[in-house]
Amino acid sequence: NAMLSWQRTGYHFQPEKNWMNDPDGPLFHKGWYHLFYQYNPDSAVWGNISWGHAVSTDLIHWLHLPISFIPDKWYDSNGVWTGSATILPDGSIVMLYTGSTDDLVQVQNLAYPANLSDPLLLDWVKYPGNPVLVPPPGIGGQDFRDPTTAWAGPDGKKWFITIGSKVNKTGVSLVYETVDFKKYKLWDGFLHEVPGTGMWECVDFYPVSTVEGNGLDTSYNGPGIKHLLKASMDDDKNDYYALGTYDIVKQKWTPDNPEIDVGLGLRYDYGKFYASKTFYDQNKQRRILWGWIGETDSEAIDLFKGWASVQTIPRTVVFDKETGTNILQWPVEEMESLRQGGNEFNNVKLPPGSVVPLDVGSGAQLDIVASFEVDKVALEEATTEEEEADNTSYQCTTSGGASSRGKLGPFGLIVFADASLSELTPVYFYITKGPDGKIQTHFCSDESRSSQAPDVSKEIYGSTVPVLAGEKLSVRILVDHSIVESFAQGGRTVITSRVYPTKAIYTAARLFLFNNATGVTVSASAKIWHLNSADIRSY
Ligand code: DQQ
Repeated sequence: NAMLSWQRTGYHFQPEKNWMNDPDGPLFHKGWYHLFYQYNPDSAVWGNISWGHAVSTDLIHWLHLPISFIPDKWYDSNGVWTGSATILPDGSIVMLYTGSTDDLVQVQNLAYPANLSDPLLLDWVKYPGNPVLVPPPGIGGQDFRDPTTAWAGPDGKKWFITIGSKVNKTGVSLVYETVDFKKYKLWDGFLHEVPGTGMWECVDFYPVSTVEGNGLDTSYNGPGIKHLLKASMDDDKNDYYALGTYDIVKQKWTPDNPEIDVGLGLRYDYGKFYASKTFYDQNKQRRILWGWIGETDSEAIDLFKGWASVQTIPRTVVFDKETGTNILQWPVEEMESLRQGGNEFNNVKLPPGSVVPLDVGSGAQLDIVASFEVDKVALEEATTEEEEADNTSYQCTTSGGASSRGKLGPFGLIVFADASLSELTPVYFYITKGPDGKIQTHFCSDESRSSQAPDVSKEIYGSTVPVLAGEKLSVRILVDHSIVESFAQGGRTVITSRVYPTKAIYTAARLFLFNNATGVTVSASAKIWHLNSADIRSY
């Protein structure tokens, strides 16, 4: 039990010790995936921010490398903050990052690999002319950070980046144009702005194809695409995105639906997930998303453990052609190389009020793929009978979690349960039916009984998930000691839970199916694999 070591993950990326936050500058170079991250080399709390560095050939097994950037210049002495990589057509790499200066002013700095022929990119050079950008008039000195990956204009010579900020309470993103990444021109106005959303951190901006299944290079522009704009909202610490149209002539982006604009509607993840960043993987023509899973225990416990934070399993991101309104996130296929064995359960009947154990042995490291079919007649009948469940009142976050029963939900899986169910984390669907007979499906993760530890936050997370006619309800869940990443309907709605079981650990962690609906029998099928630990080694 030393240092709560059972909370360390088996296959999620985390440093050996100390504090980590945002993913930085992910890229693929000469056969290696590179991940940099906000890192405190000295302690398990935020501070002395440097860039940690690790490489992998498959995004799952990692080799920790020496720190890439430390705060050793006047223009970053208070921290080498978040930044992004751009790979130029000649193969060279440009890194732009925010420095917090001697005077705590946020400026943008340029760096590049000392030796591009080194596949590990061990040595980096900070450009002697730094900083390359300082806060422009009208922008607060502490509201100017996290430059994006650059994208090329139609002439291939001009490049653009966007940087998040705020003006009063309006979240904004500035656009800069550059040819050499040393001198920049600021465009008038903003790429986009949304009143009331506050400071935009870690803005991300990229094209998604509405016709093809592959990912697109950040510079790709043309027919059949939409642009996704994401901002990490400093005010509520969640990552919001929206899909829309980018006008490269005017340098403006317009949301498809102003009601679900950035910060008002969709989130990448409805759980513990922040400061995410994508990159285009030219190796496999896909766009990959990394997100930071912070701790939800106390700082004192983090110091005691000696480490804090984990990164999500990298996820591919594509436009959802079926709904046309959202993206799909899915764990990279390389994940599946960790699968071992495999247990199958077919058409398990779950009458109202049932809890059915799935005997898979240890439930500490699992990959679960499950689907649920709700009895059609009962679903039909609920149209007229249902009164307490209506579309406006049910919300995962406020409706009492998995123990609160309705006619058509909740039902799903229980992970990290001990045998007596004194600790448990249910991941579930809950169907509601409005007075108009319209069905809405909610997807939730309930941490309220996840741990007997006192000083950890236990949230009930979730949102709605689009379900199209004829579709079964489906879920994929990655379980890893203290992390639960859950993907509903092929990744339309995603929830990451950071939980701290004290009893449901190692081989004592069990798995169950449950149906707590009062008015419907559910039939469940599941395929479950144990996952090997990923080798994560030091250099
Ligand atoms: N983390 C960095 C900032 C960024 C914030 C500092 C988001 O650059 O805005 O560690 O978590």
